[in-house]
Amino acid sequence: SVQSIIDQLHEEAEMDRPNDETPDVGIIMGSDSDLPTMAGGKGKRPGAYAALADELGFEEQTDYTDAPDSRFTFETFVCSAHRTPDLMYAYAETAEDRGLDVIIAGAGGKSADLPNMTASIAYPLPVIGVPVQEKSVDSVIGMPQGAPITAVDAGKSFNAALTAVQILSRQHDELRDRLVDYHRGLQTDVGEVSRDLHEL
Ligand code: RP5
Repeated sequence: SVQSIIDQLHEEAEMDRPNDETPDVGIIMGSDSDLPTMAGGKGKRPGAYAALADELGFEEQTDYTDAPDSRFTFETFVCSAHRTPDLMYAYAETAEDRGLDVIIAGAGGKSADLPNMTASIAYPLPVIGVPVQEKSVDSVIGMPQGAPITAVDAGKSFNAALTAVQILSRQHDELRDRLVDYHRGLQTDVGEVSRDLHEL
């Protein structure tokens, strides 16, 4: 039930686990219909999962009883600002104490409140908002002065994940190196396309 998840979040916040055992990036979204955009797959462009798991060596953490194999991890929750406001509040309120360093929050529709509310409640933890659809862009970026959110364009959860790792990389040289390698790979890919076009 929603209440048991809320209770577990509060329990984890009390645990004081070492930083290398807690999730680093939290991915939340308003509905499971947002999953193809947030995770990618099923005919969609690669999303935040692909950036974290495939490109940057993060592991998805689903079980908090054991220490994860990978040093860098992310977790995923569906929690709606409108259908489960208590869960949204609990997630954002406990995020820092649960060891998260950055949250990626996606929502769609014209009332994409989840990213904004999460940013306010989890402050000063950075929140990167992903408008799931074009019509949610204004809703996500339109935060009042003093209540910041970082936002990407509609559907760009892949870039949201890169931004999250850029934030983490300020504390972890290993992540900085992985980001640099990833970017070098892009340059190689583009270079090869041009070479092929000109048959060089
Ligand atoms: C938003 O409404 C969700 O984030 C989703 O993008 C949209 C539609 O949700 P469903 O009706 O498909 O669950 O809150």
